[in-house]
Amino acid sequence: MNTEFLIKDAKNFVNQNVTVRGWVFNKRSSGSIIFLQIRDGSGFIQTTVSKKDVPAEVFGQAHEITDESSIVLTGTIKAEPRSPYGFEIQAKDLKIISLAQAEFPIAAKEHGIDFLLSWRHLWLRSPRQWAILRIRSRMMNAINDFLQKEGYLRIDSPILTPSACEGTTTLFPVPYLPAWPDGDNQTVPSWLNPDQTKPYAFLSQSGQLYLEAAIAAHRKVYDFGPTFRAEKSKTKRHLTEFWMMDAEAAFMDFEELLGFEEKMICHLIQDVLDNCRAELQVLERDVKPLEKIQPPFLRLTYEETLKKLKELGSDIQDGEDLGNDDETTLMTHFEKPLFITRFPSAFKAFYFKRDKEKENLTLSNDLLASEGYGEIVGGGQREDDYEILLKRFREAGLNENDYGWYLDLRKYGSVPHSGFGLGLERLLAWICKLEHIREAIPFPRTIYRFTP
Ligand code: AMO
Repeated sequence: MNTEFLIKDAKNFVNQNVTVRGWVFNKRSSGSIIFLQIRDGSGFIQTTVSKKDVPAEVFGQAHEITDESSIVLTGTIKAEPRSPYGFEIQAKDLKIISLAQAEFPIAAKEHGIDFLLSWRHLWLRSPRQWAILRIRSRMMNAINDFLQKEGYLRIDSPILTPSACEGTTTLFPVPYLPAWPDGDNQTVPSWLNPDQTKPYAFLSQSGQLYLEAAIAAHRKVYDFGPTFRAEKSKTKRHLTEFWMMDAEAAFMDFEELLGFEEKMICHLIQDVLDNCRAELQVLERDVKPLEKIQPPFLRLTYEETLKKLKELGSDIQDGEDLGNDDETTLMTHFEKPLFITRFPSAFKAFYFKRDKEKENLTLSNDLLASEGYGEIVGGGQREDDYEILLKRFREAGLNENDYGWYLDLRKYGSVPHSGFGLGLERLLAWICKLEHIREAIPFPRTIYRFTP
């Protein structure tokens, strides 16, 4: 009897008969032999269908097959050193489950990025996209595993929130539709113009404030989920919907926080090197720069960073925030990730604790990834004093009544605490060396695109 197997296990089935269910992604024919490239979700393999080895109708089916048809194929696994996969299947039987329409929209030729994004639902099938999303899945597990082993409890923060965590300019308002019509015709009622409706809530920009509530119950917590920013600019580093892991720990000071971020990033890079070699190979990712990601990371204060940037030819002015280009300049210069610390309060959120020595500086950090990739983590120590935090809200022009519950946390057993947020897609863009962050998420949403 044939054993049904997965392509990734081919090495365990050499000279055995197997049945594979999957899709044909390329076909070549040389007269009496047809070569079918097949994938089954677990991997890729080439099959040879020889006229002399199969019944005439099976050869006919192979001849008729179109790219992206789904099939059931039976054959013998052979070691094949000339194949990039190391193995091939010599077919004995073949059935077409569904014959794909001729002309799959995504051909082997070069397509523009807009075209590919419009066909994202089919583009996902390409080996490159397959590899990226497998690494994404691996990283999500690795992040969870790492934090759980470090004693962090997963707390799910809400997506619908009443106020801003990261500035009011990137908040997405959500209207409430109480009179949503019954029945099949579920369209927005014409009388309800979402623009004129007072928002019911806003989409979360970060779960951080909620994690700060949870540390008094669980000490060390994290969340991991979608977050939203109505980014106005179109850059290769910004999505409007992205996945963030926020972590928060009671009694953790700023120095400990930097050490913990460093430990986590090194762990994640090692995990990908240990477990995703095949995927990195599909992406033709040179792993040498990743192998250099070992502690300690470089650390520069904001002031030292400005000095360095000016040396490197940037025209950044004192007191200015770093732009994407500045981050690229720095990270093309340094081989290892870089912590930039102690940013001026002028461009950091209300919740950061200030530096004891210099009141206008915050105990904040951005962690920048190497090879020209910029910020992947933002974090810092939080202001834990009630009166000072109240003052910060007022200085930031935020209504303290919107944050009453958050201020309560400083009234009942406040402790020094710190935390950080890691952007999953930014991490992946770096690991996979992507040109643009939009390939790092299954269905990207940017300022100009939220389909398919
Ligand atoms: P911050 O705003 O720096 O910090 O965000 C944390 C991390 O999230 C990622 N990120 C993004 N990724 C894709 N598209 C975007 N538009 C986008 N914006 C941010 C980045 C960034 O480093 N609560 C704080 C962190 C803290 O202090 O705990 C926060 O949200 O990788």
